Amino acid sequence: MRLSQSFVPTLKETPAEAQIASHRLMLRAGLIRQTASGIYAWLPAGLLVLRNIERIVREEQDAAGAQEILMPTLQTADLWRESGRYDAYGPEMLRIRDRHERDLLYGPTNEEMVTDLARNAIKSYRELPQVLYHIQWKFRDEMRPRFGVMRGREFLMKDAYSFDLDYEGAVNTYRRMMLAYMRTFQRLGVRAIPMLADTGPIGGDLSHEFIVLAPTGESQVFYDATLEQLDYLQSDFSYGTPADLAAFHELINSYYAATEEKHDLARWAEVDAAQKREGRGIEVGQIFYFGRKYSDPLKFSVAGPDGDTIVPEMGSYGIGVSRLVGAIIEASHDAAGIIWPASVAPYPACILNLRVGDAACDAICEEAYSRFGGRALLDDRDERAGGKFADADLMGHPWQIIVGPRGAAAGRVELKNRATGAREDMALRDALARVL
Ligand code: P5A
Repeated sequence: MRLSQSFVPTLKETPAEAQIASHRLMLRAGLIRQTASGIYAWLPAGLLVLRNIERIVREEQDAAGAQEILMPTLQTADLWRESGRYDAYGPEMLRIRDRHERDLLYGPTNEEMVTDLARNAIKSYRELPQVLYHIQWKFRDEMRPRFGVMRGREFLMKDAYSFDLDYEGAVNTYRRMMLAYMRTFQRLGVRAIPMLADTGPIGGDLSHEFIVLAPTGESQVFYDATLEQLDYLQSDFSYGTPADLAAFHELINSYYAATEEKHDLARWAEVDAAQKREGRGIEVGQIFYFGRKYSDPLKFSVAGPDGDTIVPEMGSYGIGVSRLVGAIIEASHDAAGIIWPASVAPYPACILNLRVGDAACDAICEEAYSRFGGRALLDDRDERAGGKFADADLMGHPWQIIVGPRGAAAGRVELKNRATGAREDMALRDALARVL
């Protein structure tokens, strides 16, 4: 993308309405704009980040055996009356009436709808287990939308739903999803810690939240620091075998981690003092096992092997895709701006042309730009160098390829690593080899 032609409206001033770093930086770096309270438009650079997160989430869901579908945002109230949640959900639910006076709602979550899909299609125990997921916009009329996309009213969620024949199967699926989540967050470049959690309006009696530590987080959490060190991508745990998943779950469970609501002072007292960590965190995901809470009232059952009927055991698994954009920034920024992990960065590098119009600078920048196949950002604006440096730091590109007239004549550029701040003078081809 050529910055001179792009829609990346960066701001020099700090927007007054933003209270936390990630919200300020998302506005200043031109990622989002608010269109109504808690509702945001995603601009080109922000959308690239959102899509990168979606892609990683999707790849890990698929690897764990979940199948992608796409359910609508609008749902009929009748399904929610069947489960009993239409009244229970309260004012957070956005209720809508169509021209035929039928009650609809903008989905805050999809347990009812997916159970309805399953009950109409799945008739035999042979067709289970199943895990279905989608990545879709949700609406919750939050009392206090705040912190930008962190607590929005409209937000993007990955939500998966599982159907198993018995408790053992359901727990195995729950563990598989948990492993998929740990791999997902590690690939996204954030350290999310699984913590025992309350279930709230989704229900059930087993739940974990996935928490990214940040002083501005909304939850108070307590955990054993060992959980910060586990590597889930290198681990040998496989999705296929229940024994592997049980070992993985045991490993996680052997270290203390709980949100405030589930904090257990007696168990906390047993944690080695040097390992105790306490602080605030952002909930980037939550998973639930709730048995037959929805399959029972919605009358979803399948024929069993001996002519009996089986009511499937269910769970649901959410990731806050749009919230993650804020959470990643909250965990990875400095005074100058965002520091994107390479896996989610909108552009892998920014090429800074410090003297637009200089033949050598223009030529080397165009050469570099074409090597990225248009995926890099080329700062070809007719602006002074200081402004370009500031914007590149603000936008947080993992690499900056800095092209000035002196070096350009000799085919040399300066390569800057945003995370470390290290700058190195080198031939363009060496810089490209490092970045690509
Ligand atoms: C699990 C999937 C559920 O809704 N039903 C389907 C279950 N869980 S949840 O914890 O309520 O939400 C899942 C994740 O969505 C994010 N989230 C939000 N993000 C931005 N703004 C909001 N207002 C908001 N509410 C929830 C969180 O990351 C949460 O973990």
